[in-house]
Amino acid sequence: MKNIAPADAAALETIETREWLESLDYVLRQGDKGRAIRLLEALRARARLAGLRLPYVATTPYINTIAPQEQVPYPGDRDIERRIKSLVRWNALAMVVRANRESDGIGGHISTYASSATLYEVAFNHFFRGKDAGRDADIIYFQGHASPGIYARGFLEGRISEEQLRNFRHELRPSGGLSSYPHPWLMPDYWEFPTVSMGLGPLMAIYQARYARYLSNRGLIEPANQKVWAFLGDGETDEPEALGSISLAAREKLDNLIFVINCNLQRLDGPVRGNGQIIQELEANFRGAGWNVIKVLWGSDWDEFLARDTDGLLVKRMAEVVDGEYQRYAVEDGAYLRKHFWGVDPRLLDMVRHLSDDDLKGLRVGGHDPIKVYNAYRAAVAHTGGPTVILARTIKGYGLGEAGEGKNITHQQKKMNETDLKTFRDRFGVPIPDDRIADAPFYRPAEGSSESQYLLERRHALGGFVPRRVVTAPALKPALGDVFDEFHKGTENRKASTTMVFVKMLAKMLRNEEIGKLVVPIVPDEARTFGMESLFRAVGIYSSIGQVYEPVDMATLLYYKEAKDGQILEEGITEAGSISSFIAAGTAYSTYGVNTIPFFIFYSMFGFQRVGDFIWAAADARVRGFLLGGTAGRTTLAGEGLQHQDGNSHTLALSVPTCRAYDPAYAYELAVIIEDGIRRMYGENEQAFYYITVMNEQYEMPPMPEGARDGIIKGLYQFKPAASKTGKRAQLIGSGAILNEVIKAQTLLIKYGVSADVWSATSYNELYRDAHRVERWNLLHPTEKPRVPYVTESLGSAPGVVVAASDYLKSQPDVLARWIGKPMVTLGTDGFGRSEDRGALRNFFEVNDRYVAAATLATLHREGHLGADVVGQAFKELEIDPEKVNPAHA
Ligand SMILES: Cc1ncc(C[n+]2csc(CCOP(=O)(O)OP(=O)(O)O)c2C)c(N)n1
Ligand SMILES: [Mg+2]
Repeated sequence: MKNIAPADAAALETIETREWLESLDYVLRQGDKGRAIRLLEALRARARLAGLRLPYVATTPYINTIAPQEQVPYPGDRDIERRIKSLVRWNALAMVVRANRESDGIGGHISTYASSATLYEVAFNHFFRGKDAGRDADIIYFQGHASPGIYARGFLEGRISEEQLRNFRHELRPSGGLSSYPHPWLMPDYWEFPTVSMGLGPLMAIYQARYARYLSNRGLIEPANQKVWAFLGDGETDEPEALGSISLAAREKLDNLIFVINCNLQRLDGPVRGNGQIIQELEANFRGAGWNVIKVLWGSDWDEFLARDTDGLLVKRMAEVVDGEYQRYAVEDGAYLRKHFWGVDPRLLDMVRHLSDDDLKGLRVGGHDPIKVYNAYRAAVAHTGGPTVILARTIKGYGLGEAGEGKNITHQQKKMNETDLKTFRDRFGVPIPDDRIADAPFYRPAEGSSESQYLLERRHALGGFVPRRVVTAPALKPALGDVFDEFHKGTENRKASTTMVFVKMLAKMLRNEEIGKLVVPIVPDEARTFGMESLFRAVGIYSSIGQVYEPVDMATLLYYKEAKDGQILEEGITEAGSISSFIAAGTAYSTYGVNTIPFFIFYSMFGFQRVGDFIWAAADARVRGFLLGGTAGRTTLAGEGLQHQDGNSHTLALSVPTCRAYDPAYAYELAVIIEDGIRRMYGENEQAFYYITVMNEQYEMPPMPEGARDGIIKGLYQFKPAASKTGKRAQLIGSGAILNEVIKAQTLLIKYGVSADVWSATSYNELYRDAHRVERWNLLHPTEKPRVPYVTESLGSAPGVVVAASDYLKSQPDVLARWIGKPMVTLGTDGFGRSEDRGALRNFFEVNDRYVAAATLATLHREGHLGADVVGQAFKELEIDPEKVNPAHA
């Protein structure tokens, strides 16, 4: 083409392009898609051989994945469904508008559901299966900000009352209200999965889909056609958690998983990718990860243009417009579209010459077209071999018109005036008369009306209402004595760590007839760290395809055994993924009706600190199970240093209302706590989960003192009373590995004439909660005999000063000071950790036996029980440097 003038070259290229496309069309008309694919592959190979470097494309053209000729007709009554959808739209909008009129600033979201109404309604009418479908019942993660629409549908279905709608975001009203977002904690018969901390929903959904496979591969549930649906926002995909594990879903071939991403191209402040295309970016990510990607970009109105687009001009135009511009099209009128979208090429303009500006404005995008959405869902549900993501293009605030359709302020729109309401009503044909519109009244079609009958019939056919949370798992009545009894005896001269003890308990639980199968050990690539490798062989590591290789350590006793019915969830290095498995396992009693008992063991610093928001969501989801913070304690974990040494997690755990946190020192304490936990959570249906720190420091485990059980659970018991009750008196409290330092201090103090009792504090958090519970009762019942907190009952009348030491923040024991009623000093590990050995660390953080003794003597002196000379002498002997650097700030 070298000698051809540029204009001719362009013309020739056009002809050539057309010829090639016609050839392809010809092959396609023969109806053989395989042939077309082979042809294109052959072309690509030839081009590659000729040295052509085709640019890498992870994306497909900016058009619908499902071609019109592949579609099936809509199975429902479009007319009735549109009317129903309009009413849902209206009520969703009205509940937010009214809530904000009543209480300015109460919030709520109109525009998210406005954009996703079709995505939900098609699913409600044709796909979502309810609990009556048994094992086929779907698991649905609703986009949190769309909840007004979900409630509004519940209202039409008759399962949510008008009063409840009025009480949206007023949960504390006497007649009860509706929570802002999906919170199973607040609406336990309705919501199943919390989603509104963005990014957590998609990750939890992936692990949920994987957990369903795990349960069925292990024979705990029947295989089924159940799907896990996760609805999320396009802006939400910027959260690392949202896309962080998509490759796992493909690797595990989770064809029971469907993501629906509502691509309204906007987030809260503005466009998600104003200068790019979020849909193409997501397509590349998901395709690259191995997902089946279905793009739903254009409504049916566009089919005819694409059919006439023989030169590929329209497809090219669609692909070059950036999201910021597409957003603009949603706001501007038809003339603007004609000029700016179609007007770039006369041939494009020609295509729409017969249409008015209003017609142009009326061309819908794919996510608002039920037929496109239906066909996408249908394909997703039928897809096998991997997960599917539907990228549905929608318009944020669809139908709000001037009040905020497609505008940057749309997300914040919560109020509408009479004119706005009228416009919305007219657009969707909602039967509310002019004289009532200003009040934004709710509207429910009469019982027996065609709309009401239709939607009830559809839900009936699909297994009942969704969402609905039910608990079908029967309470366990485990008799676990034989599992735990041996740990009450102590180790008799043998040293062990609480981590080793835990692993031994876990192994015994796994062998237990009643609960063995239900135990789910979860590790994020730390099994060897915690000495759990013996379990690999014993119960196997779960792998959906078994083990297709011979492991390198096959010849050894503890080889790395992967199996299809393996019990351990070895998650690899992902605490976020592991906690998602924990949540799936810990809520299986409601999701699947199976009481699985998860034990998720992790490096304690990478628990609450790293995935704290997931733990919060776990509590909201009413999770049960055990979190084990392994190799915990700022000074007990030697060597690892600043990032690993945890002195924080118990304080963080205190903030989670249903989390019971324990810092046990001895085997019997651990045994009592776990046995009691299983009984309470699974036998008595208490809504709680446990966080237990375990250590790797080895020492002899003593036998359980008589009568200690109750105190272990409540958080405090006397472990070792002073040998003599004479002389100066003190109460020393220790917990976790630091208890041993405290016991040594008890001996050190004898020399200075101090008789100290030693207490083990297994849970400062539980003591704190008990004290506040009692204090509150006293406050509310001023004329009745005051009750006494457990900690006061235990220590209030014990003689002498109190010194409490733990491997965690000083704030742990500090919070109890005012209930103890006597001078108290606390020692703890505030500050950054160091790479060192235990001895040096405990000296640095001032939590060893010498500091416990020094703190006791100093307090006795301040209280006037001990002379300055004795303290001075003791400080010398104990080698206490008063000018030592403060570890809290060093
Ligand atoms: C972790 C987290 N960060 C921030 C927010 C606040 N927030 C709520 S909605 C929203 C924008 C959502 O945009 P998108 O995901 O695109 O959803 P859309 O409403 O557009 O469907 C933000 C930032 C949140 N809920 N969670
Ligand atoms: Mg968005």
